Amino acid sequence: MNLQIDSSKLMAELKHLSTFSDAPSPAVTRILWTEQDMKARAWLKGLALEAGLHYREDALGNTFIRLKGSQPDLPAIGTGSHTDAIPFSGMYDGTVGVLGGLEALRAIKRSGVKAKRSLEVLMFTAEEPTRFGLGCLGSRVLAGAIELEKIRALKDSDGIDVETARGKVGYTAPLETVLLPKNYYAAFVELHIEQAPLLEQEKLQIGVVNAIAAPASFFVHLEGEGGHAGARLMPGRRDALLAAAEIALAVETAALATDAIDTVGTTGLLEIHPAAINSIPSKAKMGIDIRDIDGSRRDQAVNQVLETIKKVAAKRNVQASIELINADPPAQSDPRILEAIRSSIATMQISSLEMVSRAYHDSLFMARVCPMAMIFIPCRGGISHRPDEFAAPQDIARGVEVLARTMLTLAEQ
Ligand code: HGY
Ligand code: MN
Ligand code: MN
Repeated sequence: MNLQIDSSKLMAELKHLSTFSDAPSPAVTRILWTEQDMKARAWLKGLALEAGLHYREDALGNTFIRLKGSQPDLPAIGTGSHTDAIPFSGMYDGTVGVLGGLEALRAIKRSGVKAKRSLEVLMFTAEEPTRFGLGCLGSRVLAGAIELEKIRALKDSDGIDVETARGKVGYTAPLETVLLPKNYYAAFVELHIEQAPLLEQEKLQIGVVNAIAAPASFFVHLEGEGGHAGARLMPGRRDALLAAAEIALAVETAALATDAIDTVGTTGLLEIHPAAINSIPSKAKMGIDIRDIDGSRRDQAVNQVLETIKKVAAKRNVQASIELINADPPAQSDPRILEAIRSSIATMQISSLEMVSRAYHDSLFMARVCPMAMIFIPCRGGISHRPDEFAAPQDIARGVEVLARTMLTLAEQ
């Protein structure tokens, strides 16, 4: 089968998508339902219609771009990823899976091959947790992995809730309509940059992802007592920031304590009040992220941190409250899809590595409703969530060809 990936068109589109940003290039910031996000969505719709593909959006803005098969009523083969971008990040995280998926469908259409099953690119709304604090917001609702009341209760830093925010940008249908019908997809395969350095270090071309790590995250709200930095003597201080500092170190200790390289812990968010150089912090809000490919080991690290929070709060006479954001199980890739990926790799005579994904992806939740697997391409130095994130055009094009071939194999099963 002669599949031609139009790499220069795809790279130009990735570059153009990166211009829809609230940060100066090369950084990309594209937060859920902001003006830049809505411009990017409108532009993507134009690409889909220009390619003669079927386009629709759901009540959260999850976007479906479909190439109909010869038996369109069969469960489709899905691919896709996200186009939202955390503050000051890069231009390849997520977008390679969306625009690469679109190019895979265009290449298949150009080749004249008519697949039995329809092929569909799904651009998920809000894979990143930036605006509402919860990652994979769109895929969780699509997969029925969260009660809708929890979605409705989410508020952004301006106190705007999801219903108000989505209504403002025209998504007014009931949230209940987002849930995917049973057997909507026969398989889902996501193309993504590796966001780690293994493929590059081993000089291998494609990652065959057999599992996605289990993410957990929570906020810690600390309240002590403020006061004058000069006049309030040290004995008896109830400094919320110092409590947070001890807890942040405990996150690192807990991750290292499992003795497994797969356990990771990060305090990525810290806000203090009143944040004045000559005032003792009376309040602190921490955002903690703990992951592992083994769910019970991840929970062991989380519980160790929670125990430490209690001890530090008692020692420093600071009030502490925990706000759980998520604690999701890991996901295993489907053997049949992995086989289809491996046969594409063999046909193309390229090198590959079987690996796990330590980053989470929307595929973590698609695994709840259909067989899933992922394809990784190398990214320079494993850098991601940074403006210097980079994936080479030939690696992207190769990943898109593996994806297209894999989708076609699955479409005939
Ligand atoms: O945090 C993650 O793993 C993903 O990049 N949102
Ligand atoms: Mn990301
Ligand atoms: Mn991503």
